[in-house]
Amino acid sequence: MNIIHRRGWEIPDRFITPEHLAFSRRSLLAGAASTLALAPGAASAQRVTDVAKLPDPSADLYPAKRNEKYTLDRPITDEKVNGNYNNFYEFGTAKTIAAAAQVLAIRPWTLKIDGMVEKPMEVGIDDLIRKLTLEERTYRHRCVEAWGMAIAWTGFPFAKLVELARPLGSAQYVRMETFMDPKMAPGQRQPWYPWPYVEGVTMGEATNELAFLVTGAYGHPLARQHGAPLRLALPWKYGFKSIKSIVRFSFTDKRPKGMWEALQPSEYGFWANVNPQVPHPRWSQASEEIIGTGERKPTLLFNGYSEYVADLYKGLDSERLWA
Ligand SMILES: Nc1nc2c(c(=O)[nH]1)N[C@H]1C(S)=C(S)[C@@H](COP(=O)(O)O)O[C@H]1N2
Ligand SMILES: [Mo]
Repeated sequence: MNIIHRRGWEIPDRFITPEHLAFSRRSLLAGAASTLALAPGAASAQRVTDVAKLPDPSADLYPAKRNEKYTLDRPITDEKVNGNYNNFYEFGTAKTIAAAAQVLAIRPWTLKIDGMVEKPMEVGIDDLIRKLTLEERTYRHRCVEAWGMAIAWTGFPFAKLVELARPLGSAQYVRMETFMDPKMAPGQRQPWYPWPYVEGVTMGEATNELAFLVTGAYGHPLARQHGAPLRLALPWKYGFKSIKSIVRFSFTDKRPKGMWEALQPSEYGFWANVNPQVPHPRWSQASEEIIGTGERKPTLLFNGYSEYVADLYKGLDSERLWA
């Protein structure tokens, strides 16, 4: 079984890594191989030094100009704190995966854009980044596990990628996929997760001005543990929607099923909008722990972004919008 790290706040110990614990039974059935698979060996340590010392070819684009429109009601989380408290199951189920994630090979990195588009294409991450103008935005981030942070992301609007992709009128959703490389990512050797990590949004959500494709944070290229070289930030939704290390965008008329939804649909759904009044089946969402300060703050509807996104959900009352 995986080790549960104690956190000093009010969620009982047994709920500390709830996204994981939803499947503890499955993991138990699969046996003790899980812990062994995650132990870093000498070979992987060698790869860490090889991969992590390569210069980032996009480094000259940072820091990007801050877009002052998106303001925060709290200080930006310290970079060291943020960079050492991550959720990236490809590299382990604990929050301390930063060291393990340094084996992630972020170049070359090719994005596939396919499905209901005028012409499917493949584009290298550096070609893409240099076609667009990067900007910095400060956003709140709220995990479904009832904790929050604030981050200075660098990236570009998702709408710009949609424009480039030229979707057909029939496209209703964008399905996104994370890399698949079990040799590199020990978590992907745990067969009870339906890898690769998948997430999806509606076209309306993808083109909402808040939907942000992230290439950097804290004024430099994105650290591997945050999902380099390209991840999503959807600040009004629970964090599991913000898929990391994306390799594929597929335009489709079928609602995509995310990895968490595939595993536990009663707890993790398609919409996953933040709402203090709708508890997770196993804990309250009324307040959140601010990572780094230990403070507790009341959860905000849509994580405080109602003015930007509430209209997206008008007339969808029959949908399970909040989980
Ligand atoms: N590919 C992938 N993307 C992912 C995850 C993951 O395990 N794998 N975890 C999600 C969850 S639950 C959260 S809270 C955020 C965490 O992002 P951070 O570590 O940069 O704070 O990433 C999301 N994206
Ligand atoms: Mo999360």
